[in-house]
Amino acid sequence: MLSRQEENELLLQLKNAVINFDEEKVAQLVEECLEKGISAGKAIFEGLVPGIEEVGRLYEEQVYFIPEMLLCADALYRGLELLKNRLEKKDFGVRGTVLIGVVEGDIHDIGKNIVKMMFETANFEVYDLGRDVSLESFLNLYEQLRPDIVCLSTMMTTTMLEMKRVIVRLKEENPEVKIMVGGAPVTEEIAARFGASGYAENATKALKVAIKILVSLKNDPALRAALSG
Ligand code: B12
Repeated sequence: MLSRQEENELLLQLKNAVINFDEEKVAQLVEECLEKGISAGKAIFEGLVPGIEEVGRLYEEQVYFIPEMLLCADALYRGLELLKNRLEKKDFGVRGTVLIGVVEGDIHDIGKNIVKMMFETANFEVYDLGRDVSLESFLNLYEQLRPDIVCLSTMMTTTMLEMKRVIVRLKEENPEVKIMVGGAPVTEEIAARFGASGYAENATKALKVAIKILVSLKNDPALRAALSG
């Protein structure tokens, strides 16, 4: 069992391995975290994610440029790949189907993939459309799959309006649709203004919001009647 200080030290090393785009080191440290009893969630949210956040700061300060950002993202993904099946599964008493994707024009998919992983820990069925997803794909797949919730992600201010376009069209054609949004530039206020049913600033909160929406859906008398009929 590690002391809190030893645990923090290991998580700091993991963060630094992402910043130094050292994929092998990330893999080795992730294994070490798991062997020493650090949970997969902690390794992700207190090691890998702070690492990529620092990379963002280095990019803003023009210490790093796109090639470095790409290498750092690869290093983070190496860690996520090793951790994705190690997140603790929990039964919240509700299951749901979710359609998730990053809106058109945006290729940042780390956040979306972490949200997806959190949903999978609750045994949700997740249909992942990937990144740079067109409005038509969201509309068509919603029509085909009829998920409980559609989740839209974007990391750039420049693609936030695309998010609004998807919400407006989805709601026009399917007034009952429940849509959750997230990504660094999105706020609670923006989400409400765009007409979304839910927003969360991180993946852990995203799961809580999704569960609330699912519970409200299952308690909807009209929906209950339709399901039993
Ligand atoms: C890594 C990175 C990249 C990588 C992406 C790799 C990948 N596969 O994702 C690469 C190198 C490809 C890249 C490219 C570019 N990038 Co970039 N990138 C970043 C960086 C450093 C980290 C993003 C990240 O992964 N964060 C970590 C994740 C975990 O956080 P997150 O996405 O916010 O997700 C969490 C929450 O937001 C929430 N969440 C996310 N989605 C959803 C969805 C729902 C429904 C819910 C409820 C919650 C939720 O939960 C997540 C987990 O807790 C950021 C800097 C920063 N400060 O964010 C810049 C940043 C986003 N990039 C930026 C830019 C400008 C670009 C480029 C345009 C650069 C260029 N000139 O080419 C291109 C984009 C090209 C395109 N068309 O998309 C800018 C965006 C500025 C803006 N306009 O808003 C940033 C902010 C950097 C900066 N400070 O200028 N980038």
